[in-house]
Amino acid sequence: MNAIFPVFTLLLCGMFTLAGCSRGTSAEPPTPGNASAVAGAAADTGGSRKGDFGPPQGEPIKAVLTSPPNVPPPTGRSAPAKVIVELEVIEKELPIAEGTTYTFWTFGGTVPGSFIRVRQGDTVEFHLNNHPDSKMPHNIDLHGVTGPGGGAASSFTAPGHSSQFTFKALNQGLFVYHCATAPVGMHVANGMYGLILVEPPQGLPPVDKEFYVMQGDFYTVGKFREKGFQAFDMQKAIDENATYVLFNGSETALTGDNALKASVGQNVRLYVGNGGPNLVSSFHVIGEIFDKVWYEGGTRYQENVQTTLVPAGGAIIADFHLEVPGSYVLVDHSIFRAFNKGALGILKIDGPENLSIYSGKEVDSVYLGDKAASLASVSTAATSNAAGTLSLEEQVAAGKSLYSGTCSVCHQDNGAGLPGVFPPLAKSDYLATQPKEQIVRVVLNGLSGAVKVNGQDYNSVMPPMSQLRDDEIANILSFVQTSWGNSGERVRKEDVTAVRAATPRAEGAAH
Ligand code: HEC
Ligand SMILES: [Cu+2]
Repeated sequence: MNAIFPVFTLLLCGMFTLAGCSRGTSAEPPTPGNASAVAGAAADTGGSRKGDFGPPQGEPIKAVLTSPPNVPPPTGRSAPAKVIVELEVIEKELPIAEGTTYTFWTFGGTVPGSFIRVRQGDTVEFHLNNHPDSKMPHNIDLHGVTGPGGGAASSFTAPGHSSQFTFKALNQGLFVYHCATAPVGMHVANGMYGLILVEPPQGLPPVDKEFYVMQGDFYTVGKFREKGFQAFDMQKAIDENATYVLFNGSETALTGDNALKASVGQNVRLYVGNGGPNLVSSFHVIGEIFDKVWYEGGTRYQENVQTTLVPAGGAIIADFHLEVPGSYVLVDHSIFRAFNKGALGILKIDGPENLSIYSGKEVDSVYLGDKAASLASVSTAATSNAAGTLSLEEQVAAGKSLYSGTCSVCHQDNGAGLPGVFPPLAKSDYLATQPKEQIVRVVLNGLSGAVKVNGQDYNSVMPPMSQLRDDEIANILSFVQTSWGNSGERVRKEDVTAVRAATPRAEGAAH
């Protein structure tokens, strides 16, 4: 019996639907004596054919729309209604990173666009208004619509105009909506996407906190974190060479004061979408395990999940219970995106420690990098640098923030290093005696081989840090040279530029 059981299950799964087989729900694992669980038919929602609950009842309801990271309250209804959605397209310049702006095209003034929440069977009267100041026509394709173009064909809207169409939300689930005006990729890349939740008739299980998070990839002419206004780069977008990968349209949307907040003991739900236009997301929360994930935004959930895939133009719902206070980091686990392109957000949990579950003390900088410090000083320094008024104090303040995210993992926050492993920068005789050019070279190209610092021998490898911009290196070194008892020289951006130009590019180094 045991030998033929897997074959038996496989056959049934192939014969019927995939539901309840390969990616089970809370249903019992299939056993030969449990035929209904094997077929999974009992849990079948019936899809669109069973999603029409008849004509709308009662007075029409105006949908509550929310800006990210907020989610509208549950509809709380037990009958289908007519729901009116008013969504306005606004093209506007917003910060994409500290000190960097970009012209986003938005649904409702934010990236992602306003969150829409309805109930399965509702009749949705959709009004799309394109602000008179817009330069472009726009439309909307909602993945929760049954009908050609998902509404796009009926919603082409010129600047200063409005359009209207109506649909019945036949399928439950969490759906992406986006603009589908040509060039579609460009409209999506500029932030034209959001989420619409079609609640199942019985609603979703209640939780304490709900948040709205949506990933997107962005393509700018300038490099990552290059200051000032940045324009869209079509070729980078076609090449899928993202400059930024972000949650909620900005590097700082979910960090610092904007971190998501909850408390120990609470159940948290994340509605996570991915607008793309190009990249799929390996969504992960560092230090948490999702108790439930409604994968692909559909009806069934998987349990006890570490990382879940969010396709471009797709979404998931993740629930988890909070046991231990601290900072939890939301990332795309395609990890260079998190640490070098901005795909990082913070969920700050307050409440009492729970030492039986986790004993450790919180060390923010391990995963937060330069997000542990405020980057405001970095952007102030960049502004002054552009204006030609950069003072040593501004350089030192900016350098301190950058140091904590870049150098402190090895040389430590206090510059003391680790005996025998990482040489000290505090009171370093190497720093005191080597010419300025050599110090810059160490940061740009790294350092390896035997070196003596304060009488101690080191023979290790420091990786090149050439991904840092010239002004950033100047600020870090100005901070290092004037801190912890060092009395070295201030380093200016021009010093770094000169060394970089004179140095053959180190192998594997960024440029
Ligand atoms: C991954 C670890 C690591 C990081 C990150 C790192 N260093 Fe180093 N650094 C080293 C090691 C190891 C050496 C010694 C290399 C050797 O043995 O040849 C070193 C040597 C140095 C030296 C020369 C020796 C001394 O102590 O004065 C300087 C200056 C220096 N690092 C500055 C920096 C600065 C500034 C940053 C940040 C931009 C940085 N390092 C980031 C590991 C690191
Ligand atoms: Cu558009």
